[in-house]
Amino acid sequence: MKSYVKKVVLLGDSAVGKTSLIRKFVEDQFDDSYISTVGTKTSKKTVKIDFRKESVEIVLMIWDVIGAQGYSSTQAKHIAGADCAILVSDLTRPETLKGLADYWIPLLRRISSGVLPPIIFLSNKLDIYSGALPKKEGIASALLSLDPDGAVAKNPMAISWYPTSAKIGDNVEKAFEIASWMMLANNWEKDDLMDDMDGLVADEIFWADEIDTIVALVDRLFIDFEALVGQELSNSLLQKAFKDENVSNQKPTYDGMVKIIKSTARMAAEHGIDEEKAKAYQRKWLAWLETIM
Ligand SMILES: Nc1nc2c(ncn2[C@@H]2O[C@H](COP(=O)(O)OP(=O)(O)OP(=O)(O)O)[C@@H](O)[C@H]2O)c(=O)[nH]1
Ligand SMILES: [Mg+2]
Repeated sequence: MKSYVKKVVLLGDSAVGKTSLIRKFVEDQFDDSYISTVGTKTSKKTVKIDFRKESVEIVLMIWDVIGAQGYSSTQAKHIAGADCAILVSDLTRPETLKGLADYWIPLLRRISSGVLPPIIFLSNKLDIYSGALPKKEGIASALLSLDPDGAVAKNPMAISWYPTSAKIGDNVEKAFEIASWMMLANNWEKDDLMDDMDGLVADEIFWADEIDTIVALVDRLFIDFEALVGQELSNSLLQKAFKDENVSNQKPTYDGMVKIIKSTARMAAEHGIDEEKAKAYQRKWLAWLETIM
């Protein structure tokens, strides 16, 4: 059987349901409580689909990218190399659709070197919404109007839309199945050169953006801490630190960040990371924090 490994990123504003959709798909579980994702979490699930009369296996590497706007270095770094983007909005909050047009699609364009991967729009929280559903055409044209040359998806099949409920499960498997199918049907195989290019552009965003807000500082901290301890560990440690200190990634406070920064060297040391190196980073972050205040 043919087997492929593909990277899918979920993008969209805070609390639209990215983590819940992934959880429903990968573990068939749903939780009503909300714990905002700090950093980016990756999950893996293998699907089998029939493609051109052949059974094909696709290993989906699913990236749950931090949703709060402003963390563009972290987001760009984690979007780089995506084979498909699932853009999620919340049916009960129309401003989240605007978030896709104003923030997420431009960021995706910036990082994808002009050629966007196949895109799936999901309008989530169908179970608590009773209004009229948006039309795929309306949503897609909001995207296409940003892209009059049609550089997005030359093939209309590269854009798809579903209303979903991560709670009940409507269209959740379908969305990932379509994602798998679109990646094959569009023969979307980014070569290594394009992946490297994405990576370079992501670095450029990292260096170009000014550190003039706490969010911008935390964005840098995410990237630095990831370089220090690795992505998976960075994600779980920072997720815990934000929870323990009761800091929101949408509005990180000065006091909260001082506490989190002060605990980073200890956290790193507990996991066998060079404490001196961690302390050097710590000093740098604290110095930045002072310049912002
Ligand atoms: N009723 C209902 N609630 C949902 C659905 N999807 C998510 N939620 C709830 O909405 C809240 C936010 O969901 P998350 O999955 O954490 O959202 P997110 O997009 O990952 O948010 P960030 O990590 O902050 O970017 C949680 O309380 C979920 O239980 C859904 O389809 N229906
Ligand atoms: Mg999340």
